[in-house]
Amino acid sequence: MGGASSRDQSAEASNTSLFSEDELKNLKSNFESGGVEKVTPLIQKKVNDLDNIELNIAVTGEAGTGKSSFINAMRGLQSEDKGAAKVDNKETTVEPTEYKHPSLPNVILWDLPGIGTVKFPANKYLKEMKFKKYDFFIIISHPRFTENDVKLAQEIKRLGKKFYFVRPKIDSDLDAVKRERREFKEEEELENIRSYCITSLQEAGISSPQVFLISKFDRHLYDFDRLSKVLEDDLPSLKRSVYILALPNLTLEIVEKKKKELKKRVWMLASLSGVLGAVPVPGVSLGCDIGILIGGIVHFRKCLGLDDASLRRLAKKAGKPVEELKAVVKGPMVGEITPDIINRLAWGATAVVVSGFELVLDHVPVVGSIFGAGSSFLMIYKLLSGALDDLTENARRVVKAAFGTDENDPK
Ligand SMILES: Nc1nc2c(ncn2[C@@H]2O[C@H](COP(=O)(O)OP(=O)(O)OP(=O)(O)O)[C@@H](O)[C@H]2O)c(=O)[nH]1
Ligand SMILES: [Mg+2]
Repeated sequence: MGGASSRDQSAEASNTSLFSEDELKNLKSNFESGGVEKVTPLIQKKVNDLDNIELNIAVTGEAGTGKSSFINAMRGLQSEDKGAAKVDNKETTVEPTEYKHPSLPNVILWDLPGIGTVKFPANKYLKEMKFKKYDFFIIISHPRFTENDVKLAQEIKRLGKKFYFVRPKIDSDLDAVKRERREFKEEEELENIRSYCITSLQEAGISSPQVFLISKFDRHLYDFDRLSKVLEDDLPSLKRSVYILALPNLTLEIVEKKKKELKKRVWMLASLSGVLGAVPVPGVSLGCDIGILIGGIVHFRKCLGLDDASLRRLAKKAGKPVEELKAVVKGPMVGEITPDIINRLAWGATAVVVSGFELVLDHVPVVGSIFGAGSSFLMIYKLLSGALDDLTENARRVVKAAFGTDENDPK
């Protein structure tokens, strides 16, 4: 594996977060002692593990600040949608409630009750909410920074965990100022609110607080996108992958990120097919490969928000009929995915021949030398890469049709 370290520095180095150097060594020695049979379950387990890593995000803050609304917005839902967190003008959330992302169950947003109510005075709250079990926190605060906000921030800091400070309801705050003052400059107003939050947190002993201004009604405005980016940057790599795939497709940039994450899975699924493909039973290999191919495409389609349920949710969010979004979804991967998919994929026939070179550059030396993976690996890699390109194009068209804008195009 002498070439492995130089490959690690390539643009595809992130693959090493799927199989570590040690894991590859382990796979190799298992293969040498027990052949394909011994190694297959190890790879399958790894693929399953990818989809089982949980990410627990606690949303906390005083009562009525907009915690449940924030969770709904993160999930691309409005308060009256099925499965949305309950939102009201009275004390609403009375126990920690978990909300799974609609298409990926690994990202769990915990809607906590408000701190500092009669039911939950601060000390009782901090004891009962079991902060240790969460990966990170979002403190929602509105309109003033309070003693309870300080207590939350300090407790999270004490546990050595991170939090982000979110100030919601920016829409109504700006509206009120507009009505009150003859002169109104939105940027100045936003800056005032932001620096008020930062100064308050600094006074509470938080050295470099991260503050985000948002409105649940205008997800594309203010700091909502920046918050998503910062969250994903701060997560360890595997958790980050889960988080990215769970975001609703609100901008073209999100679609691009998802594609990058899914590309790693193409490689992983192809390497799995290489192993299964080496099983010396006629007919078995093809069956396995089609299973991997179909499983991969269905998974990608869901992650990219192109399944029926995701399209319906996005249409509602954009205030457009779902047919308008469905009309821009084209190509062989619409509708039910069956074994016939190989025939429907126009690029299927040339797949095996073309791509030896590009593969050799990043992945094949490792996988190839271990398993002697041949045409099956190449075929699945090429077919899934093509499917991913095609699905990403569709997802981009859907975002454009939903929000009718190119302004978020990362180019
Ligand atoms: N204008 C505006 N109103 C918001 C926003 N976020 C929340 N609200 C309103 O604030 C009120 C309280 O929202 P919730 O999401 O129920 O707040 P909560 O923090 O979950 O409340 P509890 O569960 O009782 O602690 C509701 O009337 C929401 O519609 C926002 O971004 N803009
Ligand atoms: Mg609530």
